[in-house]
Amino acid sequence: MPEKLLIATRNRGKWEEIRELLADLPLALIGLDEFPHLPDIPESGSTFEENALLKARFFHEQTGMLTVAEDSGLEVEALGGAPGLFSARYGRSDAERIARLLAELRDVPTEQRTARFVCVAALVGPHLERTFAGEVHGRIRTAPAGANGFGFDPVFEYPPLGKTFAELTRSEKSAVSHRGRAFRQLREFLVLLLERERNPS
Ligand code: ITT
Repeated sequence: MPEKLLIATRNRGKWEEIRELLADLPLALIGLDEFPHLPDIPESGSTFEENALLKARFFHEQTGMLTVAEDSGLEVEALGGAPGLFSARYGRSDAERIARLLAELRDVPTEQRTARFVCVAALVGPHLERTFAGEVHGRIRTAPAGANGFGFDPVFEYPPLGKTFAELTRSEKSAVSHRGRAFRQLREFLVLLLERERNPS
């Protein structure tokens, strides 16, 4: 039975959210800081799913552990889906990425500022490869608001609550976010997998 699960991300914000989403599993959650010598792999896929699988396979092969990795990003309709797969590379820091996004949307009126966050989580182990997808729809504000979360959270408004993701607590965000939706499915799958290993019939 796998007693450990490697959460293969170097993004602190993702790590905190994923750790909370998987907290009630009977598995020790291990971070990549326990493997500082491992390199990063280029995200060379052409979809979130391919990139998530590339990351999870790589770290599973390197460590032998049951591994989860995810690829995520922000798709803005008025920008033809950009920054999308390239969200992490859209600027050198969260502040730079947000400034660039707001500049590109400067002349775009409110009703055309629609966007979605997408997340694909990949679970890879011996004889196991599964992916789980989640998305959430919202709107890009004209100025940042809120201090929680990470990345584009301060400018991503979740219309049903009238707040940005950065104005929500971590658990409020996860209840509706792309990552929450993907990882709740992954968690259900893991619960069944662990039950089956405990009671093989
Ligand atoms: P790992 O590959 O190590 O997991 P990364 O930050 O490079 O970390 P991605 O390639 O998946 O991860 O890039 C995702 C980017 O999309 C992330 O850096 C943010 O800019 C943005 N993003 C994804 N989910 C987000 C969220 O919940 N809130 C705000 N921004 C998010």
